[in-house]
Amino acid sequence: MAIVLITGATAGFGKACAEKFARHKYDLIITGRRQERLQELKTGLEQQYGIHVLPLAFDVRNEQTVTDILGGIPEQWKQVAVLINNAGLAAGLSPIDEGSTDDWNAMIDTNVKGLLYVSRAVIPWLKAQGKGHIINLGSIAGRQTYAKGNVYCASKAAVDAITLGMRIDLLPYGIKVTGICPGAAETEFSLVRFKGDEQKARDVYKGLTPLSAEDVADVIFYCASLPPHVCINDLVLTPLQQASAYYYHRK
Ligand code: NDP
Ligand code: 8X3
Repeated sequence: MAIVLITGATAGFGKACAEKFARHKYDLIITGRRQERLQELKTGLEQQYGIHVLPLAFDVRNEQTVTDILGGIPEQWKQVAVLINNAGLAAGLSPIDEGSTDDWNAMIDTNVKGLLYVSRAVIPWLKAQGKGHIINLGSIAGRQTYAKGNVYCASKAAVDAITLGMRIDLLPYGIKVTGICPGAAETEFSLVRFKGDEQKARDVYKGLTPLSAEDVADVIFYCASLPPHVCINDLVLTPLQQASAYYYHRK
């Protein structure tokens, strides 16, 4: 059976993707830093769907760990059909001269460098198979920079550039590359951005019916389910009430 490798499967889009692909009988490699959540997800999905799940707890920011852990998995688990580069975060929302450099490092190291480290480890497996699909989570924030979003928006613009670069470089190898750019989706994203401030996190979605993690997972699954000769290169999805990174119609 086909294998899907999902980074950041302990919450939000990644977890919803794990559930969606499991329901369709894919085997899964699930990653994230929270070991307990990975174990819980593995047990639940294996019991419910009779699939195999390999949980790998690591921080995508640590290049050596990424290389060692992914390089060390059993060969049969390297037959990956779909890599979903999803692990990421926004940390803080501050004018450019007031942002915390720790937050900047966390975003650049996770959203950009972490995605690169994982891809660097997995792409040789896909090339050896002569097929595969890489799905990168960009954001509407990478298309339009909003006030105080500076470094997060830059990290997602970088993901767009990397996605296109992958598409071009992997063209001769039969490997699909897709960039998915969601707008406002209610997950743990805003809670992480505002460091646990629940009120601030809730306010982001005030007057909106935001996307759910499941909405995004459905779109990702659709992209991964098309015939072999069809590749969605780039896809933007938003709630009905959001037209761009800065135009919302709140009720
Ligand atoms: P969540 O906060 O709900 O989930 C983020 C996931 O990323 C978690 O599983 C987390 O796992 C993992 N992660 C974060 N940092 C690391 C790290 N250093 N190493 C390994 N895993 C990590 O957010 P979403 O599901 O909303 O976001 C998923 C992706 O989608 C992100 O790239 C985000 O930027 C992007 N996005 C989100 C949007 C939104 O509005 N929610 C819209 C557009 C794009 P753990 O903490 O266990 O390590
Ligand atoms: C997450 C969407 O607009 O909150 O990437 O930055 S936004």
